[in-house]
Amino acid sequence: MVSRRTLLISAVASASFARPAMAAPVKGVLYRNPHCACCGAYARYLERNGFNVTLKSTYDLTKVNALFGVPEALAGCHTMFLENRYVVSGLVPVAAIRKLLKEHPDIRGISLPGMPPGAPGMKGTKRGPFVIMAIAKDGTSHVFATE
Ligand SMILES: [Cu+2]
Repeated sequence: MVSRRTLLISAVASASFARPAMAAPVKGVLYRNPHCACCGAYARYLERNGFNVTLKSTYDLTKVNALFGVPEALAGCHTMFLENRYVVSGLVPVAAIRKLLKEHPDIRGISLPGMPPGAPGMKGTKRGPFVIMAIAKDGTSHVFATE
């Protein structure tokens, strides 16, 4: 149950920020090979989680990744440009994307390389933790989140 106090706090919070508490959905432009099925399923997964995803088909993901600075080793089967700010490559779970938007690190983006079974958009059972990598601006990478 939502208390009056909570309502009051959220009213105050939304009044004191330029961006209202009920922000517009997170926007992403997702570049994918039209023949890859998991990317479409992944886009629907994001939509179900309140994202607004525009799909763009391309046969040259290598070029897209080069443009966004995603190193080859970290490239997923598709690459998304999120909020005109971050790249998200591969089947990254929403929790990691929310962490990225919340913490707002000064990095290029994040990636879940490969197409691990059980990842959003993929069939199968998860076999081990998903290791989501951060892509730094200098092209190096480090672990961003595990889940
Ligand atoms: Cu795919």
